[in-house]
Amino acid sequence: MKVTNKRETGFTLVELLIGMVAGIILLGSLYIIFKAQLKSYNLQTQYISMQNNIRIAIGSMAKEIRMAGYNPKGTAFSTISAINTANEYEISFAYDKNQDGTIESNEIITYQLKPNDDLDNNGIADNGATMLIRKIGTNLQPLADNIEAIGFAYAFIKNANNNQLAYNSTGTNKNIYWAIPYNNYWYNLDVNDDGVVNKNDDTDNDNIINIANTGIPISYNNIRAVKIWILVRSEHPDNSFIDNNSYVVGKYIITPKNSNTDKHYRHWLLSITVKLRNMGLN
Ligand SMILES: [Ca+2]
Ligand SMILES: [Ca+2]
Ligand SMILES: [Ca+2]
Ligand SMILES: [Ca+2]
Repeated sequence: MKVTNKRETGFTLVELLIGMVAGIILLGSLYIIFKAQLKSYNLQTQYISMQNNIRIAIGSMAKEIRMAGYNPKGTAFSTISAINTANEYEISFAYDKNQDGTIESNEIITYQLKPNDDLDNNGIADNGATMLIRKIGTNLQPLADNIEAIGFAYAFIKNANNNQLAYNSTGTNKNIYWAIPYNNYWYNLDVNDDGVVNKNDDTDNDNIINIANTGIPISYNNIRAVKIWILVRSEHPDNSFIDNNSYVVGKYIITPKNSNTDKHYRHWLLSITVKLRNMGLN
């Protein structure tokens, strides 16, 4: 008698179900992996575009600020100052770009945030983020997008007879002053004199550094270096992400997680120091 076994020729319902479930789990895992990779790819793209965007802008800005006071003929600054504004949110300076011995109106340059988006002049975009601007007269040239904040600070010599940078003599290491102008004097940002401007210089934790009077009167002609902070954020928020970092931009400490509208953006802080080699040569 021949016995046939159905099990050898097909699947039972249970086997079929197990197979389907296994298939669904496999597809599900593949989808999760794919989704994670897509997300990380998108994040990388966001970071790269954010970084490229700002690197190019800050590079060209630094290059031009470095030219402040450039005076190849030795006559360009008889009636105008090389630096005419230098504060925590903008710098305005001149250089004889075309080397003709005079300063034309297009040789006076200002860097700041788009003025209409920083009406309180603190270098922090009033509504989230705005553009970094290169300004000539009333002409505003956008340099970079998605800028949340910009800050400037200055190193300087004490007076025209002394070409040494002014330093904070109360500390053991005597670090140079990084200061901003206030009430006719330079006010130091590195209050604890440890050589860095950071959260520790905000002694009362109100997110503003407690600037300290150096007692040195402001003279823009005595500026020899500029420190620039730029806080960039991603173009779009990511609701699955919260930025828990704090960023020191000049005298302000910005903590995105304290803002419901800003906490889901990714941020990138850039800081550079520009030596003004053309200042003090005349
Ligand atoms: Ca010129
Ligand atoms: Ca502002
Ligand atoms: Ca410090
Ligand atoms: Ca404070």
